[in-house]
Amino acid sequence: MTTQTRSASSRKAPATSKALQQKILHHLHTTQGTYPEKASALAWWEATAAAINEFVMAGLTDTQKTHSRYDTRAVNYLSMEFLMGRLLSNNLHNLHLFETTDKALAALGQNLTDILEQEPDMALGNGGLGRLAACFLDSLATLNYPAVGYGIHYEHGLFEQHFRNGRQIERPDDWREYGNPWEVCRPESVQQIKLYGYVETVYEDGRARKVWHPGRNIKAVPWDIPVVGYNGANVNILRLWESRATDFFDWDVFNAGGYVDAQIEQAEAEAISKVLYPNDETEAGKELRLIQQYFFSAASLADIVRRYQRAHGDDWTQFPKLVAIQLNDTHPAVAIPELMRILIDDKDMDWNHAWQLCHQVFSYTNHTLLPEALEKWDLHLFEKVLPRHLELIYEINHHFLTEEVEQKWPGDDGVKSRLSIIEEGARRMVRMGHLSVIGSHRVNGVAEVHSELVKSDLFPDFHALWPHKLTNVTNGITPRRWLKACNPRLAELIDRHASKDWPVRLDKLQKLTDLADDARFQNAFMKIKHENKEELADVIKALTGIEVDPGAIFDIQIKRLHEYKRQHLNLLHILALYRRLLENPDHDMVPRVFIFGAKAAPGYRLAKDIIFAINKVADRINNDERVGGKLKVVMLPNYRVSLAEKMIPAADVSEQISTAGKEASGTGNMKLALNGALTIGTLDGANIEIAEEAGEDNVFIFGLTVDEVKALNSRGYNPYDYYLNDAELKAVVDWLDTDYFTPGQPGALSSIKHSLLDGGDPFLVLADFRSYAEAQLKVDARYRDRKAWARSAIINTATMGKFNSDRSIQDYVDRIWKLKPYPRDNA
Ligand code: NBX
Repeated sequence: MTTQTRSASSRKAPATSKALQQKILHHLHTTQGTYPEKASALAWWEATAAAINEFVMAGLTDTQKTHSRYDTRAVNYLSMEFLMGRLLSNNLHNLHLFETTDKALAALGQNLTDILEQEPDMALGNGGLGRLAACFLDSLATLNYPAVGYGIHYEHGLFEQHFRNGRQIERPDDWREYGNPWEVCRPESVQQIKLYGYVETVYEDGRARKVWHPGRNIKAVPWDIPVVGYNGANVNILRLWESRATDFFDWDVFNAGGYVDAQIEQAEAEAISKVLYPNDETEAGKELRLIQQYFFSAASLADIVRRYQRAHGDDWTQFPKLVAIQLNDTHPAVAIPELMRILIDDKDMDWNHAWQLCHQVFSYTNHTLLPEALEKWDLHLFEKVLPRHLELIYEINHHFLTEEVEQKWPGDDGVKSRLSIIEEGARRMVRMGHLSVIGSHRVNGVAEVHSELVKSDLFPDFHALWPHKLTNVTNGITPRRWLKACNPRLAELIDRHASKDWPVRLDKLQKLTDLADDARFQNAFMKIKHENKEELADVIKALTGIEVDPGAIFDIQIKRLHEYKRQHLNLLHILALYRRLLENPDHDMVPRVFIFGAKAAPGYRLAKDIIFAINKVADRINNDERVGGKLKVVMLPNYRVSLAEKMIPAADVSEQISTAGKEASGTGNMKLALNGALTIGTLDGANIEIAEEAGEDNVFIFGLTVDEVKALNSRGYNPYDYYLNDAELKAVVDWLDTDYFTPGQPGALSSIKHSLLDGGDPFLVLADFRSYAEAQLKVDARYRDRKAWARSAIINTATMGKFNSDRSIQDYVDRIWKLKPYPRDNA
């Protein structure tokens, strides 16, 4: 993939390949302590990164000086997750140094593609939410907006996935095992974080003051990752906090011989930033997760306040003018009472003033409607860990209920208990969503339909109370990573036929619609798709040993494994195709390769069973001569950003088949369509907006709509109605109950059948099966018409301009953050 031919971008390279060669050699010698004849590929990667870092750090310094000179308003993006992936290729593209580095390394006898493969993914996130945060950082830097990403410096990111006999097993991720060239530790900005203890009321000058006597102190150590904007734009930072014990270890205990005891405190403190939580909720880890949330929120706020006071001392009038804080889901919601605590307890501000500031700076993004994902904390746990914050939450709640709610709905206790931050019941709970809505001036969903459901179903009373607070910002993806870097051939074709500034003006892809019927352009476009499929076929062979034909349709479903995303609907359809082929070996279908990538949360039994089922079905079908090469199934292990970058450019079909109303937005749907895949999908999340942009002729929509799902559920959904009335559906569901796919292990796949029938099929898989299978027939028919397919694929690429994350960021800026761009001086 290094063959990036001449594009306008290369003219702006800030160094010649000769100069870069010298820098790489210099770092090989001085940073790596080795020499070309001996250096490992890893050492070459480190040396290349170090050479590129010279440009990155220069940009960072200029940007920081500019921000400080103009005392800029900035957004602080608080997120438990940043799924950054690899940085070298991205930084090379954004600095216009990709070609130059390719040449420099070639002259040194090295291959850039191989060297890029040395970099471990920075997998500090679970999925869409974390990757969105990473795309947003790219856009913020590119658009020259002052911004800081704040998160946790996890020692271990999302687990590595392996398959053993078809089952998922997890291994710890070790992205920093050999150090990481991009991060810079900033000891001068260490923060102290307090936990546990009790609150004392002291009376001073006739006033009651609250004093929190913490039971523990933890050190928060910041690591900065530079985020390089495209085109020599700003370099912002992602600041990730690492937890450490306040004193390295207890010397007195150590000297008295208690070696183990002395290190316990250290181990406990370090546990906070040790691992990223996979997105399931287990009882055992709850306290640690709450501490993680507070740890990074408090460290980030202390940092924000320190930066502000450095310029403004105790003059708080400028605070809401200079500070915006975005809460990426409710995970950092404890930042709201933490800011109140700082202002009231530490800075001696009165309640109303503090609340006014607080409320002006915060805004909150909701990413889910699924009830199990709406965060609530057991009140007693909260009180134990954060006693002062619980008091402040009570007070926030009291003001809210007695002032705002009482005024709107006088005497209505029902609405008060629905809106209260505290949920009453056998176990009282703190509702983090309510805290986030009350403490923010804007709340957004992430796609039109999702934001409407946030208003109508999730927070209807809040919407009635504050009709302007709830809004929509449709998600987006950075076209730099998700087209320019991952699909260089297509990028180059677009350079030639649309306009060269498409990486920052994605709407310019529209020009390609004029060429959608042009036979030469169609051929060029489909040739690139074919070459990308050949490359993916090689990856598949290398990772799984399975041989696939790049001439077949590559049908791809990549996303976390979850029942609502319905990988098992895809699987049932695969079984139906297999059955048709067994019944009639001449069954006429375009050969198809179904390709999956998905990690299941380690504690999510059914999700793991679905992975096992896909692997077992794949084994059987791929080794069955009778299908005559018409059907292959592949589940690639360890799906992650860097694997997505290889899969997405090679997709013909994009599977976006969630139950309508369940997928807040989706962003993989945007990446796949941008790279010329045709979506088969439900009217859910951003699929609706993708269909609007591409036109319904160029996507395959099927299944129940949000309203139909609601109507069916309220009528009473009975999966047997579908199972018993569709012979093919019944046959494939029953197939899962045999040992056909798991010889000698009957029942090994029965949990899926069970969930679909006796389990009530909560995500309406059976209800949507027939409509899905019919839509798949249309996919097959369209593919036979090569010109019609090429036309649709081109139109998909051409019409995805809306889904540039630059547009999402501009929406946040205009409607929520109100920032001004500051291109760096010296740029
Ligand atoms: O956020 C995802 C949604 O499911 C997608 O529809 C959406 O496109 C994306 C970006 O807005 N949500 C998501 O990825 N959630 C998590 O990863 C998550 C992590 C931790 C947790 C709960 C959810 N406790």
